[in-house]
Amino acid sequence: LIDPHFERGHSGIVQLFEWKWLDIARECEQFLGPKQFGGVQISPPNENVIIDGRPWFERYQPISYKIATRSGDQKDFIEMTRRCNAVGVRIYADVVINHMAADQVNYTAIGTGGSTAIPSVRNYSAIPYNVSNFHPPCAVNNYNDAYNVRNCELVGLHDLNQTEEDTRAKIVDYFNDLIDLGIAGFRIDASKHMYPTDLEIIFNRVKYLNTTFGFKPKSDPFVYQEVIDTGNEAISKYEYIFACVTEFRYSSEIGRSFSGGDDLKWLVGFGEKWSLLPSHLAVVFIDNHDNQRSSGSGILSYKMRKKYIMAQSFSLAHPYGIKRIMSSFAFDDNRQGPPHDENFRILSPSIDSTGNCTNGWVCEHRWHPIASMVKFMNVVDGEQITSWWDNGKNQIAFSRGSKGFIVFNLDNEDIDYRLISSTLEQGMYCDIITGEKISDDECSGRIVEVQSGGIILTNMSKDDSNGVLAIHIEQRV
Ligand code: QV4
Ligand code: CA
Repeated sequence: LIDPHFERGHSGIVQLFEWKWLDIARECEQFLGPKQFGGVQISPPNENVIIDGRPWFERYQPISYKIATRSGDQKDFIEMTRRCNAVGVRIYADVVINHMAADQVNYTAIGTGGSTAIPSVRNYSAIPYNVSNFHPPCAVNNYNDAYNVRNCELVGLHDLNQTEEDTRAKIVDYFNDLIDLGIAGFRIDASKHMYPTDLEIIFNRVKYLNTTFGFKPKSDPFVYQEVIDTGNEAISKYEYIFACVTEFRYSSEIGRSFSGGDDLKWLVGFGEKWSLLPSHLAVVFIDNHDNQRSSGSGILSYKMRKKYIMAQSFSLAHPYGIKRIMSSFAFDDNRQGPPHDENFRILSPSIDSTGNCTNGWVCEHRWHPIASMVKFMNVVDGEQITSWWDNGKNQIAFSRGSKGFIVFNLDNEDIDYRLISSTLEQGMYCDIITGEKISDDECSGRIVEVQSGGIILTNMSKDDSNGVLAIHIEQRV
């Protein structure tokens, strides 16, 4: 349950929030495969309720487990898994099994696949679920009470009872369907709101991955559970470590550090010692689709470009955790759904001549520094942090063995032609943040020299547009 099944040389998960299946297939072939991304977290693939104005969050209100959403149907879905797996990119499905759709404005709720349901009487006939599959109504309103969090309704979403055998069986069927369709794993939505014992029983009943999509025989799906544990509630992330868990503390600590809440020099000991989960069990991220919408929380997002690039680069350069990279659509208000036409069909992203997305899609994963740092992560895989340097404040640098080196400047002063030690071999390297190698001895960005004995002469202005410089052994000039 804890193996993401990354293809050799690939790693990292990109959350292609609200993308259509066929656009993901194309992105795997044109970008994610060649750039050695490990996999994609897709939006919930099952039929959801249609809400007026089509807010993004309607996808967290299931009507049935049919593969029928604004992202596409089952035929498109298999095309995505087939084409992505073929280029070494895995697909992880976001699955919503804690609850079904809440009561809507109309008595009868209509789904994206044409099914109907009557939420107020717990009639979801397309599955079918009836009142016996649900907990009796009460509201989640006390995070100091585990029973309340798990047995009551999260914002009015009718709460399934996973201790009930029939409910378990239907969830297992849904998971098995997705496995037949070629996925490599699951993000389990709202896991904190379900009992770990029930989840473990469900995961143990799910079949192995489908070998026709290239998975090794007897591979369990990768499972990562959404558990928000800020450290002061009744439910702990450690209750869920029979599979992987989203590490929200990582997101808030990195957000705090790179937005100036604490000197970067403290990051020298970053990792499990910061009350984070064991590295191999933690899915880590700078932001996700929820916390990028909570302003004032200290979470960094695409809206703070330079700090975001610095934080995301730190994450990809640092050995702790299984990395997830957010890829957003631009939004001004929190309800706003993805870019769409006049009939509310989702628009495909277009790509401009610089390789970046346009027409409302942000595509952080295509930003040159971020895509380059995915490569860095893969090149330095297996190496520890060596030769940490800092200026006692917000200028830091470290190497990853003999494979890579990175330096950050978040201070209000330049790094002024400073000698920084490194464990890289002597030679000339192309900075992957400002450019890339364009021939054997040419780099489109700045060139950095590692002198004998691993000394790097570095300068970086406080006004540098990225605030980070990175080099690795596969980009020598
Ligand atoms: C409204 C009222 C309620 C009332 C209810 C009555 O606010 O007080 O009880 O009507 O019917 C939407 C609306 C919400 C509305 C609800 C039901 O925003 O106002 O309730 O629908 O109609 C996403 C959004 C939610 C959204 C939900 C379903 O964030 O706003 O609710 O989808 O559409 C906790 C959890 C954690 C969770 C996080 C957001 O521990 O698990 O909150 N994160 C995941 C997902 C998240 C998703 C859900 C869980 C639910 O990442 O995106 O919520 O599946 O921290
Ligand atoms: Ca529940």
